[in-house]
Amino acid sequence: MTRTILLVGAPVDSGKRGAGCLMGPDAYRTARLPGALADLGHEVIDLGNVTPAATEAEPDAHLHALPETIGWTRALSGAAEAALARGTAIFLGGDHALSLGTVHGAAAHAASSGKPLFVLWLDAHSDFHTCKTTDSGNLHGTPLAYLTGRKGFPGFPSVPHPIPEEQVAIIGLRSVDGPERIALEASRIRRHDMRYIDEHGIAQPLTAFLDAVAAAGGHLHVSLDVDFLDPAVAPAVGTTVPGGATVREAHLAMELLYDSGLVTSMDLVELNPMLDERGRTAQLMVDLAASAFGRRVFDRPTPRIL
Ligand code: NNH
Ligand code: MN
Ligand code: MN
Ligand code: MN
Repeated sequence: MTRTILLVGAPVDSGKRGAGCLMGPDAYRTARLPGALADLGHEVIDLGNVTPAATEAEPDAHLHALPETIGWTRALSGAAEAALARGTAIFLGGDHALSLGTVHGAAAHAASSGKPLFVLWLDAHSDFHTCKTTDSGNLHGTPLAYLTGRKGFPGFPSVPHPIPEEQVAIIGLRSVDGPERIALEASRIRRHDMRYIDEHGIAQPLTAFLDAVAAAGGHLHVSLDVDFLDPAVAPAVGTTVPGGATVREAHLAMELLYDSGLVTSMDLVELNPMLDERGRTAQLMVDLAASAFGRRVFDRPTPRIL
């Protein structure tokens, strides 16, 4: 299935302290993401980079770069909604704070299409803090709480289309803070830590989630955090946590996503080219995105493993 794919650069670097993610969009372009997708037969349109909206929000002593992140949220929500009206959108990050905006916009697009939006979060972290519970004050640790409509985001755009918790799955978890754990356990969010992947493989929880998306006729947004991957294969990220997904687990996830035909938008987040080794992390992320949009060795119907 060939598609029109819109590439949207989101050089967000305000979601945490260590700088460098602003170079991510250009690293993906340099590693030939547009060409890799075009080689698969897709029409690829690079919309260039978004810039943050102006905001009157006041800085907050506890929250790092709050006004800037609010400005990005507003701008990226609009950019995402506009891109999704034209086709499939891939957001080139930028740190994970960009998902505050991209998923906000994807939710608006899904609502106007009369479809439920499902969100797959591939991450070592749950990113389920509110502005009140975050210890670090780093807003890249908050998008899933915001997008599911939790309270505690003063100054941010309102969330008219909160994602129902049962429409969210997190896979890859191995670093969850205390307040996040309590809130997650009280929620209906599907959550799979790395032990679960060790015991069951990655196909089982992912296929179960994809079956739910298909049964509901939903749109699917995938948010791929570099730290979902093991730092031995993906070193270019500020928040490495050992014990992450292997290259093959990640590719299988992408291949199953392609086979499902359900992905309508995707974030590539947290790549920090300052920390990379000869571009290998950027290249791996490009290869994973290519797998998610149809790169394969042989054509075959993939058996469903449940
Ligand atoms: N939970 C931590 C915090 O809120 C780390 C979040 N860092 C991430 N998330 N990289 O994906 O600061
Ligand atoms: Mn659509
Ligand atoms: Mn994250
Ligand atoms: Mn993470």
